[in-house]
Amino acid sequence: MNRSILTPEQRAAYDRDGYVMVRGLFDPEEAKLLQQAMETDPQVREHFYNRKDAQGLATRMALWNHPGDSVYGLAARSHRIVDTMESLLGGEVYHYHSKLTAKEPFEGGAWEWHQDYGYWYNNGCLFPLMASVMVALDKCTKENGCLQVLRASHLMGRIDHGVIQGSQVGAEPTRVEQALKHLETVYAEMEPGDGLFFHCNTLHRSDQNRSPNRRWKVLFCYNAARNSPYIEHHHPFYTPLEKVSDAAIKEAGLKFASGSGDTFLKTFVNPPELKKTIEL
Ligand SMILES: O=C(O)CCC(=O)C(=O)O
Repeated sequence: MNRSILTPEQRAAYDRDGYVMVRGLFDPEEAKLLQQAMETDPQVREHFYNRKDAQGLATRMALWNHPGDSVYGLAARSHRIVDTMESLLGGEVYHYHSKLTAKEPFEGGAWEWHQDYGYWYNNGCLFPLMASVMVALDKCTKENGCLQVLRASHLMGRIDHGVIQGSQVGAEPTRVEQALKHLETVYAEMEPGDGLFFHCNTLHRSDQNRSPNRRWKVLFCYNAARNSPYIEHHHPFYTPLEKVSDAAIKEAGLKFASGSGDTFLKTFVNPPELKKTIEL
């Protein structure tokens, strides 16, 4: 049975555009809990690391592989998200990882155009049967570096990725330049609690945050159970996901990660394939 929260129109939009915005995916109380957990959970704070852009401005990040019983672990396991992912990916899914991408006022870093599958392909995931949902914790606008998506770019298939001009990993610039001539760039402006579901081949980027307003988001990423990677790497093989009711988030309240719960990575290391520089 299809338990996706997407209406047929939203589903058609996802298939056509490679993304769909769900306003109020989490209500204000839930969004506040997620925001407070990211701000105050000692596990999150202990695992912060910086991802720098070409100018040296950073996105502060924390990344965890397995969702536990923290409020954000429960959100990643909630029916509303997992059932929707199962519908989008055509079968059972598992949690591939989650992350916080936090851009502070005035000094938040940019992201180059990339596809998530540009990375995940190198992790031994054979098929692009992967997707993410980005949840806004703050108001995200053009000014504070909201996500930009290239509409329908998922239909291009996977593009080669490598280091661009000595900085971040990104999609091959010549191909991106051509794609930008054909496809529309959409600024995904979001209110706290809004969720953007997007395909792993959708090209996306974001600008620096030079504004006085913070821009924090959390991303929950999923892989199809039938697409378990063939290479051991820093994200998990297929691990059964225990879904929880949508009510579990509020019932948990401001619950933090426990010892055997959400498992954090210390830092993020790109595989050798992604360390190659793409000459312009
Ligand atoms: O937070 C952002 O602006 C971009 C994050 C992103 O694209 C990613 O984590 O793959």
